Amino acid sequence: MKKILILQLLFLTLISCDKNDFSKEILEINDFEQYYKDFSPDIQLTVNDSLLIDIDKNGTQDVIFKKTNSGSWVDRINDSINISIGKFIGSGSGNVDSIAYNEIIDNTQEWYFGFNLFTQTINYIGVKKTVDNQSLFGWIKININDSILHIDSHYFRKEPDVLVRAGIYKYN
Ligand SMILES: [Ca+2]
Repeated sequence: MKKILILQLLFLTLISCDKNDFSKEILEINDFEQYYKDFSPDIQLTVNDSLLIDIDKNGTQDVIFKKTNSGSWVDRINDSINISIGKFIGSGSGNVDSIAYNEIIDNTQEWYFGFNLFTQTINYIGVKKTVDNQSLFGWIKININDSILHIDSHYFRKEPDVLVRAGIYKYN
């Protein structure tokens, strides 16, 4: 009888461990080489909403998303933060083109301090931070539908001059 009870307890323990493992979601990874955060559920911005993002988790906000009557906007917080945003496609218009999943993000992209997210087809925005003349890269996953700006997740590679790929946050 005692043996059966112990076996039952062991069985229940195994089941509860399994359940915990399956229900656990990785929402944030922060180590020496990368910082990744997944908003679950997504952040949804409607008119007059804004969201600040600390892309490298160093305690200083870097990027702001804003939703206004005239559209959706992304900018660096201020000029003292050496952040730029890609990929920029407009001379004068300050607009952005979508970066596809798995597309390489590096210095070959066009970079700018901010722009209007005028299209609904944007999936990934590139982020570049310049430190001691070296470039660090990351991405932010967004989408726009029904006039709502959705912020899904963001990633930053803490090692300089290493390219990243849009949507990819694990490197082996
Ligand atoms: Ca920061």
